[in-house]
Amino acid sequence: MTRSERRPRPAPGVRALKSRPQWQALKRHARKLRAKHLRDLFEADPARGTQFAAETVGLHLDYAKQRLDARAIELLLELAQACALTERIAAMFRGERINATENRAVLHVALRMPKGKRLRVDGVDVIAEVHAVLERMAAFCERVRSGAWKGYRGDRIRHVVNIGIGGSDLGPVMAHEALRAYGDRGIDCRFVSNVDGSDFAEATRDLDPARTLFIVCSKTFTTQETLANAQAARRWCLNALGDDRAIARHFVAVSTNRSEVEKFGIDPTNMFGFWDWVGGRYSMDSAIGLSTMLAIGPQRFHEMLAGFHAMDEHFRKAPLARNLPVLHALIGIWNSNFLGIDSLAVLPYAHYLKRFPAYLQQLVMESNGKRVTHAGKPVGVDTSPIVWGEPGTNGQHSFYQLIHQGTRAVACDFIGFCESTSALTAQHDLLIANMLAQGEALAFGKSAAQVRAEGVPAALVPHKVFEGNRPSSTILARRLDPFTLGALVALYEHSTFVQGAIWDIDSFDQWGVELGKVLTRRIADELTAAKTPRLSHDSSTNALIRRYRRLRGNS
Ligand code: G6Q
Repeated sequence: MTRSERRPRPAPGVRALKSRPQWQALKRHARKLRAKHLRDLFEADPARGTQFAAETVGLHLDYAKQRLDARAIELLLELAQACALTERIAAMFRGERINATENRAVLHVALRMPKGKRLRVDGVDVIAEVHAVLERMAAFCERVRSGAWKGYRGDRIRHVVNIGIGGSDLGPVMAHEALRAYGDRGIDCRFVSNVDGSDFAEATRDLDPARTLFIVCSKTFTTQETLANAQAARRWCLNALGDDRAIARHFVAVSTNRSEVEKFGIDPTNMFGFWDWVGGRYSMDSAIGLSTMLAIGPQRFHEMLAGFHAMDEHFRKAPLARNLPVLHALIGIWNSNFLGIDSLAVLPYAHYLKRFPAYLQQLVMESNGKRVTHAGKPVGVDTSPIVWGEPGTNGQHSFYQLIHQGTRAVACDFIGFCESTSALTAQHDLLIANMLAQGEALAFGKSAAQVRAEGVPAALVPHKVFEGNRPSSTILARRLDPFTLGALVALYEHSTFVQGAIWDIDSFDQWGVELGKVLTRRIADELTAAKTPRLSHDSSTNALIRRYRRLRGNS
């Protein structure tokens, strides 16, 4: 009996990731592939450009410019199987409590299931509940959009201000920007999230309170920033309209916490609910999307839900090898865990997607920025990539320098559309030419021989060399419309889930944001106390509190 045979074998599913044979095989394969340049991979396989691509519900994913080969994909798929990915996907769709640390089901997919489908959670038909809320939202939106809903003084609503933060802000803002071309230009949507009062002040400075509707979005209705801004909005409204009864015409709430909504003074008939099985960062297609529905109307909102659902169905049913979210996720695992590329730049060549990288930062990093497994043991490998980005072509005139010639490797996701949403179609061709050129330049670069052949003086040659071999994927779709946006967001949602499943982490909790919140309460009292407080923080925090108090004239 060998030593390894004598060692107790961990139960399947809890085996340390690094010790899995598939992980080890991937490591060995990565060592071999690292020596190969993307130029070599393309030269060796003329069909690479069409083979390393997959398509579903209108989204085409080209990953030929990733530094992998067919064997790498095969091994990654074996790893996914070994990590019971298929079973995890099924468990999510069945409504199991896969958010173990919060003991909750994870059912954002139920938010976009068509009417008539059935899904029971704790004996309740959640699809029926989802559609009941969607119908109330639609009726409300139609009234506001048609002018039937009047402000307290009888004016038509022209401004909508969404107050919320994190998951109650980033999705609605992103969707609002992304779908501006489909929005009712008679309704001006704004978003207030930061507890910094300048956010509220700037959002409301030119608004007429008699024509303004506030949507207070908070799953818990206890979030300090949102409540502070909602109170500011209440004062702002009452100052101008002078009557408590105005609140019912100018405030609605989106929450799971009816009693806190009532306590705040919002009529519960003006509240749109959702459920604890919807995580904040997965909630843009719940009632949290009320501002989106107000802007684009119920029909377009349903088109967006259909896009989400189409991707959900693909994710649930397609074999792993042709499953877009699975492939996208595995490419990310390959880059960060096997090639050591821990940064992902999301680069939409669509100005309307300007808030998409910010949205993804929360989705990906709050979900997978975790260091322990479900069992509370160190994961032992790197988890979430650092996600960042800006729309092209703006980024090209800024940080792309680092991506092309810097010392750090960055993986890129390019996102582009074939049809323009503006009338300036010639500019659209230029936009997409830029996107394709960037992917090509990153992959193939420019060798010293090529630079010299251009007659560049010897001293300048090293400065003008582009190493290339920098990986990117390109997502190309026909047009940025509500359906496609839904499919795109669902792609990233499920990709994030797949990565979490491989790393065996809880992608649906967010304990990491708690500590700062607790400390804030204590420090807020210390900053404002009339008498100089006794401070017992570290010496740096104590000194900063004292300095702040002094400069504020508090001591
Ligand atoms: C998201 C997080 C977090 C949350 C905000 C706002 O997944 O839980 O970003 O959305 O903290 O919370 P409320 O909606 O409860 O105000």
